[in-house]
Amino acid sequence: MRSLIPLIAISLLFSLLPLAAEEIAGPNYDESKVPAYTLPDPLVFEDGKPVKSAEDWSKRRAELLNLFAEHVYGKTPVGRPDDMWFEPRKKVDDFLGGKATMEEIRIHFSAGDKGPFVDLLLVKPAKKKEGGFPTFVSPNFPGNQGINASPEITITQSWVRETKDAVKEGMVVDHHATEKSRGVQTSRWALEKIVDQGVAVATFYYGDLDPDFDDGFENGIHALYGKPAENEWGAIGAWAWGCSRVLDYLETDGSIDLKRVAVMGHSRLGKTALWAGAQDERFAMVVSNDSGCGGAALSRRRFGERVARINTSFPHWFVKNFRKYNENEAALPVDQHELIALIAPRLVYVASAVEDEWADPKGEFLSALHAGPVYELLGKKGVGVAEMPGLNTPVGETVRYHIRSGKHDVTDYDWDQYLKAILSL
Ligand code: GTR
Repeated sequence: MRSLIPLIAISLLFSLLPLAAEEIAGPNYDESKVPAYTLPDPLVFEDGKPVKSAEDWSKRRAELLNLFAEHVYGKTPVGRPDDMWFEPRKKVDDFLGGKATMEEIRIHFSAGDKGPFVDLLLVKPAKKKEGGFPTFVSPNFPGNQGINASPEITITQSWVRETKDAVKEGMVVDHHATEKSRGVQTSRWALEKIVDQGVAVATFYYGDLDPDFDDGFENGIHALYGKPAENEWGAIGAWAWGCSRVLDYLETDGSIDLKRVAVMGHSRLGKTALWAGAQDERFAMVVSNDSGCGGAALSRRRFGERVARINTSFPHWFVKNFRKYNENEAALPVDQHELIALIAPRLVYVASAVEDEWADPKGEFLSALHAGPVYELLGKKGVGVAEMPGLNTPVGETVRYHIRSGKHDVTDYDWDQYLKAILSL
């Protein structure tokens, strides 16, 4: 009898798992098993009429934005909250060995200081630049203190995720970041390289906007706007909205080149950057670093991470409607090449890593490729090649793409390309 107890316990545990999790097939990594699919045409209106001119496109653009809101990311409140205000909290003139300055600004979303806020970390080259600094707006994963080991950076007080390693290393205790988390992602933030090129970085902890767990949207920015209705923004919508609010601040700064502000993000924050850039045309450039499913990768390819998997692992990221397309991607009224097309005619950079099959590098390339006709309609070139380029061989001008060697990550190689791109604007 005693020996049966563990068995009973295990079968009980399995019976408690959500059905969906059991039903989802493992990821496909076999190109020959990618199903035949037809992509929706960004240059055809919902009613079947063709999009023939830039004027038509502006109407089609609005239609596509609504479709992405309704079926993928949820509807986002338009613009800034009336009571938003900025609180400068710290300035260090001698940062990165004197190469840079750093400022910390708290962006409050409501009057007073009790409401939700984002702590912006702004790193600028020390040397002034005529016309202002081109700037990357880029949310971060660990909290601002994680992007560089400088003791000057304030450690986030917000809820942070407890990854196994972070807990083991003492970097996160009880969902709060500790001193040990300083600089934990330094390698992903080529700060010196960036400021050496006269470019600034505006970063913030993404969890300030919405803590990254499925909590029923009771905290973060959703709390201010009220619990979202079923068709309203999820976490990606909230993080993307935050990128725009950071840009609102940059507009008041006086030393930023507002014609050259890029939004850049990695992985789930790459999905975020694309959605932010699609909606907010003030971003002159958008960078998707290894954004994968729900980002640059075509959903219909069903390669690597799929819609059913992402909606089950991260039910709070997308709008509820997106779940209708679990194992049914062909029914989606949009696919992700149209998200890239929404950035036209602005510069978009889609980047993949060859070992990052989970994010479907080929699907990321194909999105960039199939956004091409919209760029061409607006007088720009598409990615400029018909096939995926070789390793570490960037292609394109306005629509750029590379696949680099290595894994799911942000490396100096990636930053070198993004810097060339922003400086080409
Ligand atoms: C994974 C997720 C991906 C990607 C990644 C990340 O677990 O499946 O879609 O977003 O997380 O953001 O690091």
